[in-house]
Amino acid sequence: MGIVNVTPDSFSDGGLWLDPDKAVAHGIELTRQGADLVDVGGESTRPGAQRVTEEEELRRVIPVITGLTAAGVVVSVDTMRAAVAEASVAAGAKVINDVSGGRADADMVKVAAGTGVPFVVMHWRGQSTEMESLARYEDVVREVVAEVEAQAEAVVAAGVKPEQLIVDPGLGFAKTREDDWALLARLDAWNRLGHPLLVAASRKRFLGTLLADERTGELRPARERDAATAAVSALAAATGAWAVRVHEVGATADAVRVEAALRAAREER
Ligand code: PMM
Repeated sequence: MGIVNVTPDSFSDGGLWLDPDKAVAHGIELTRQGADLVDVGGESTRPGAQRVTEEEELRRVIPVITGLTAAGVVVSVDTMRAAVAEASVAAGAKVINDVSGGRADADMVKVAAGTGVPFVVMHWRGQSTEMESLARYEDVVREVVAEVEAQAEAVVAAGVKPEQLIVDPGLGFAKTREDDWALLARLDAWNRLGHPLLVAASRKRFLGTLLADERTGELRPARERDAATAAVSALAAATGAWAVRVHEVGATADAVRVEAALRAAREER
């Protein structure tokens, strides 16, 4: 899954794809590099980010979804708003990626049920303005899986079909760096839920910290975290991820192919 953030303030590509034509061209380029799906978002969810209005979010994403769909690209929409999800599916989006898993907007689950498209339930404890204070866990893996499981059950009780659901640990959302590593170390813990697993580590802060300058302690800049992202992608694929959501697709597509070849060779023995 390649990422096109149509925002001025996303942490690693903010401002690059605000122009719809540039955003569409970038999404097409990501599929050329190997993306099967392009995730279009119009609202930054970086820690501390303020929300944009619904009108502004629609203005940003709809032309891009329309353009990518016309070019034959399979699009997912990254939104917490029911009205944006509904308009996006009408414009051609084939997946609803809601980082709140239906919790931010009470109407979202109805839209997911009504459209019938795959629906991402990510682990989420609150909006970006407050999420850093919500990173409190006794056993992060057990609690995050259990909270997503409970939300998945609530969503299904409200009419979404179980086969529509995709689950996601929500790396960096109400998580410390240690929490992110603990979750990545135990991706197998999601198997028992029986839903496809999406992992979105791309360029996130825990990688910036890992790769920090040893002398100054300065974090590795977001756009220089792609090799580490590709490594995480291959390792996530090896432990059962269905998809990885990344900004720079080329390196990750290669890394995932290496993992698939290794797995095939292992299975032949
Ligand atoms: N992370 C971001 C945005 N959307 N969607 C899903 N499903 N999972 C994530 O972890 C996730 C997401 C934040 O990253 P970005 O600002 O680089 O898009």
